[in-house]
Order: sequence, then C-alpha cells, then structure tokens
Amino acid sequence: MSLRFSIDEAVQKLLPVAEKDKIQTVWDRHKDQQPQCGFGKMGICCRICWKGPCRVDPFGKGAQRGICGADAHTIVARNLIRGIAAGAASHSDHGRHIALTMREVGKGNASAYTIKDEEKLKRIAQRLGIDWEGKSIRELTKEVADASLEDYSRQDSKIPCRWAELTMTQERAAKLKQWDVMPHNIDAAVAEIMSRTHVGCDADPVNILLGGVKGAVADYTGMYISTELSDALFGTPAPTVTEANLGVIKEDAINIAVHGHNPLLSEVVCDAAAMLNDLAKQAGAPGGFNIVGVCCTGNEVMVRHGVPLATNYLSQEMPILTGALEAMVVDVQCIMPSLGAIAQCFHTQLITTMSTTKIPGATHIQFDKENAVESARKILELAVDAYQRRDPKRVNIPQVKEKAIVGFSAEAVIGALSQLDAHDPLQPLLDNIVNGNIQGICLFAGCNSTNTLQDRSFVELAKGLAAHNVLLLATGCGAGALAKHGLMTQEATLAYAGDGLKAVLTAIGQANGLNGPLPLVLHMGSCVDNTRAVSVAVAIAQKLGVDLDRLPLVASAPEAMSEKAVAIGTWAVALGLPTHLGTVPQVLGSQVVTEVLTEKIKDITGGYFIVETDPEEAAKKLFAVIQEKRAGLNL
Ligand code: BF8
Ligand code: SF4
Repeated sequence: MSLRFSIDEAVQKLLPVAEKDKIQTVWDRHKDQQPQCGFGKMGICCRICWKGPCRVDPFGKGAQRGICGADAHTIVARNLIRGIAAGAASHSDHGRHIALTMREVGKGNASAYTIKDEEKLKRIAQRLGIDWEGKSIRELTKEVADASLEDYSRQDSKIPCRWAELTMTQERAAKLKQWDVMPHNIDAAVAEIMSRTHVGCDADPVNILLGGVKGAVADYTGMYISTELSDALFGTPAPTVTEANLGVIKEDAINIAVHGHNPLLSEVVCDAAAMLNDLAKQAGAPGGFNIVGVCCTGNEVMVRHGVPLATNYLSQEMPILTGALEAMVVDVQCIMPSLGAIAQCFHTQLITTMSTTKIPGATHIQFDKENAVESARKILELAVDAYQRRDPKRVNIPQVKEKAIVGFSAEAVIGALSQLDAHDPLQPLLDNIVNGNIQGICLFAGCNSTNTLQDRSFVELAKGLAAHNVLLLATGCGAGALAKHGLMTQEATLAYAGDGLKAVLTAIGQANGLNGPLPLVLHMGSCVDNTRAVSVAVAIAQKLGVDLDRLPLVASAPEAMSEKAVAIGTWAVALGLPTHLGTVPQVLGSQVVTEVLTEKIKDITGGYFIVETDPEEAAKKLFAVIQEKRAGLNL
C-alpha cells in the first residue's frame, strides 16, 4: 500500500508502524483533504480582501470576475507573485540572519563563530569591490557583512542589488535592468509585491508577473548572500563521504536530528555534540551523540561536515517513528506542524529555536547568536533526558541507507577540474561539452510533494538524463532524494552514466585520486545553494562569451511545492534556464499567465517553464531542449 506514496524503502517499512499505532502521517492527511478545491488548484480563488473569497468559473458559465472586477488573469497572477514574495522573504531572511551574525563576528561580539574560510571571505570582498589588502580579518568581515546588508537597505532605486548584479553575466544584468526587474533592495522588492497586489492596485497580469520576476531576482540575491557568507563562516564544502536515509539513526546512540534551513544553530550543535560526547556515554549510550540531518539544515551540515542525512521533506515525520530519535531540533521553514503531535506519541523532544517558528507540542529553546553555545548545550541535555525515556520495544530503525559522496561547491568542482588543467580548470569541461561527451547540464532542485510518488521522478529523470550523457547537479530535497537512492556514488556512475559522461567523470575522479569516477550526481548543498550551480554556469558562459540562455543547461523541480520553490523556479527562468516542473503550478485558471510562463517569457529572458508530470516524458523534453541549445551553439 505504501508503494503508492513513496519509493523510499525506509518509508515503506515505517508506514505500517504508523498505521498500527494510529499515527497520522502526511499521506493520511493528504487523503483526508480529497477532493481538493479545484478553484484553488487553478489559482482562481481570491482571498485578498474581505469582500471575498471570490472565485472565477473556469468553464466560463458562472462569474468571470471577482466582486471588485478582478478577472481570472489578475487573480492568478496576484496569487502567484504573492507566493514569490513569501519565498523571497524566507530565503532573504535567512541571508540577513547570516549577514547580521557575520557583522557581529566582525565586531568581535559573537564568540560562538569565527571565519572558517578566510580565502573565501577575501574572494567575496573582491567580488563586492572591497579592498582587503592590509585589513584584518575582523575588519574585512564587518565590511563584507555591511556591504551585503546594503542589499536590504538601499533606497536609491537606480543602484541594483550588488549581490545580483555582480554574480550574473553582464548581458543578463543589463537585460534584467532593461525590463525593470533588477531589484535595488531585497526587502523593497518583497514589499512592492505585497503592495501592488493589495485590493485595487496592479490588475495587468503581465505587469504583475514582471513584478514577480523582480521579487524572484530579489530571492536569488538573498540566496546568494546566504550561501556565500555561510561558506566564509562555516567553511566551503569539499567532497566528503557520508550516508543517507533512516538507517543512519543508531540504536546505541543518542540521536538528534537537525531540521530546517539555517545553519547558524546546527553548526554549533554539531560542535557541541563532538565536545560533550562524554555526556551521552555517561548516560548509557555507547555510540555517543549521533547528529543526523533533515531537509536543508541537513544538507548544510551534510555538505560541510559529512553529517549523514536522515531524510528529506515529505518523510520528515519518519525519524520520530523509528522510536530512536531523542530530539528533533528545528529552525525555520518546511517544518511540518504535525511534528509536535507525533513527537508526543514518542519520547522525542521536538525543540523549536526561533521566535518566528514555534510549534504546539515542542519545547522552545530560544537561539540567539549571543547564546548559541548555551542553547546547544541545553538541547543536548534535553536529548540525554529523553534518552532515559526511550522505550526499546518501540525502536524500529529501518536498516536502509546508501553511501553518498557530497560537498560539490563551485570551488570543489573547479578544484577537481584543476587536476586536469591547473591553469584553465574550466577548459576540460568545455572541451567535453563541445565534443559531446557531456551533452548538457541539469540542475535538480526543489521539494517533495504529496502530489507525486515521493522521490520517483528525481530518480527516473536522473537515470534517464545520465544515460544520455547529461551532467547532473542537485540541491535541496532533490539532492536528498538522489542521495537516499544511491545516486551519489561511484557505483551509480558506472551503472547509469552514458559512455561519454562516464569517461569524463572517471577522468576527473582518477585525476583526484578517487580510484574511480566522480558520483553520478553532484550534491551542491541546500536550496539556497542553487546559486552554486549558477556560479559554475556563469563561469562557463563567460568563458564561451555567451549569455546563460544559450547554454545547454536546464533545471528541474519534479516535486516543487513550496513558495520558495516558486521563487527559485522564477529566477531560474529569469536567468534564462528552461525549467521543468513535475507538479502542476496553480496557474491553469488563466490562459494569459500560463502562456506567459511557458512560452512568452522566452522572448524576454530565454528561459521558460516546462510542465510535465511524467518523468519519462520530462527526460525526453529536457534532453530535446539541451539538443536545441547545442544546435544554437553549433555543437
Ligand atoms: O529549501 S526543497 S521542501 S526543505 S523548499 Fe523545503 Fe522544498 Fe525541501 Fe529546503 Ni527547498
Ligand atoms: Fe474578490 Fe477582488 Fe476582494 Fe479578491 S480583491 S477577494 S477578487 S473583491
């Protein structure tokens, strides 16, 4: 029965446990919601003012306008871009949090943190036009943080966000300015979306969508800040071998899952667990503390420190169902409110840490950069306490896990390539794209959704494209899915890569002393780390002397569901990428909006959305796009 929900074997093993204990999971609640509202699914329900809700009849028989006169196109476009605003707010709040912490490090006020990658800090400074010669690391840290925070505070609308303008090709930046979709201030772009979609403002669907594109570029800006400043603070990911899936939970250890998105607390929890491991042993757990990751906080600590990933978004309730999870520590975003109730069915302590994300059933330990170490210690103590209440009879850890080689930051990719050509690391990659060994590149990103069979599309698409010699990158829950299913291994390369791709990955792997190929899919990190893929793409485009939309480069989010994914998908399109969605976006109620997103926007940005729910068909379509782009470059 569980095969209907997920191809993840660990999930399949645990769902019967949930059923037996009468614990509702995300899939039970999905069923309870059927049939879901057709108006909502098509985006034609408006709740923007209290005269509503208003709904437009999609068959043209009933009402065609809301009470204020908004038609389906206005309503769909407004709903969509409000989602983009929420996504941009989430990612950029994350970036702000990191930048503010960095500023305190620069002032000498945040003792839990230091700059772990000084070279990266200098590279960031250089990019932002900050002279670093003769400055102390502390001074430079503060200057970089201040310059980044300006992207949240600048009031001169003629000056673009620096983190946007300086990280894309010049042609792309010029194009976005020309269409007036280059933000000058991340927060202003979010506020502008909320104000222009208030009752009785922007009613032109195309103009509304352009506002959404601007919000999406603001999202990109905040994500870039999150990734790059986190690298300076916590280290830039380098390849590391770890494991993924629920089998990483250990029966003889005190297991703590870190879940959410922001690495500020999880980094300190990892450090504290290593330092205080004796606490766990004294409490009777010979395995000590075992930190495992969920969702993007999981990805952050996985790519930087090799912390194993327990699971991705849709199966986030499962670690608790193993009966062996002492604590789940959450920060922000993509944390199901159901965790509170499920944790109460077990000994698990659900611990919230951010004032903006509290959950009934959780214990709140407020985390601030000033008290990070103290909070981490309290969390460990709560986990030790919970361990005393663990019921051995309820322990049920599915012995399912896969090896995963992860940590492919842009720097790591360039570093690996430099073993082939130290002076011009990108050249071997370009040569292999030109000679067809690598046909193109696909970035897998985005979520899990109950609208699909969990993880299936990621796995099928990846295998399908790899067989056609497409180089695969992954972030977020897509990366989680591909790691759980063993596609981040050398064995997967040997089993699934086409001959050309296999030869290239093997040459790079051998040159780096791996005694075999690179893994089939390169894990670049969390969702904010999609910008890592952009930085590689921009470097390739600059070397070829073309803009991003000319590259044989596509993105795919086969299970997109969150507002953040809407924002990411939109900026991918704004940057010129054909972007696949395997779930149907809530826009079909407007032909105008649907056409703009899937066709017309191509004339402006070169990018567009491809909606295809069947993974086999999607692989064909993406490969066809790659061929079209190759032909455009005369390849
Ligand atoms: O930021 S992929 S379900 S966890 S939104 Fe959320 Fe989607 Fe996962 Fe990471 Ni991204
Ligand atoms: Fe209805 Fe217009 Fe109000 Fe929306 S803004 S709820 S369409 S009256």
